[in-house]
Amino acid sequence: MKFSALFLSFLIAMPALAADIKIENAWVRAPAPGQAVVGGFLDITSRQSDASLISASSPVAEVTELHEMSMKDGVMIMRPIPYIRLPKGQTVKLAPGGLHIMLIDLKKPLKTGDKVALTLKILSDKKTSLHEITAEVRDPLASGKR
Ligand SMILES: [Cu+2]
Repeated sequence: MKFSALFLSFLIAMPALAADIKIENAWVRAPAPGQAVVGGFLDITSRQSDASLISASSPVAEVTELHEMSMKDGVMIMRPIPYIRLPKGQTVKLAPGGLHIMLIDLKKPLKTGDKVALTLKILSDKKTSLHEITAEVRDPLASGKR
């Protein structure tokens, strides 16, 4: 009896461990006047298992996509990607010039210091989980950081 109760609690604890995701340093680039598309950046670590970031959403944007930037024929190009792999224990950096979250058709102007809610959907062990975070609007040129 005691044993089966322990076993059950172990089973219930598994999905929580599998979805152990750490998200740090989330920020959104301050848009230039009239700009309706901005990039979102963060560091994300799946601590207990391989996982994938499969989508993101935000109340400030009509559409939110996962994007990748790469060089093609000497030109930086950006394209939507279906997911971002999160290998177990590795911190994946979404940063300018690389992987990022694209906030498209902003519903209101964003300015430096604003807080933007982001919801990340993560797939791990065939289960999806939602992670609510807050990203700060920053102007990397103003702070001297590109
Ligand atoms: Cu993009």
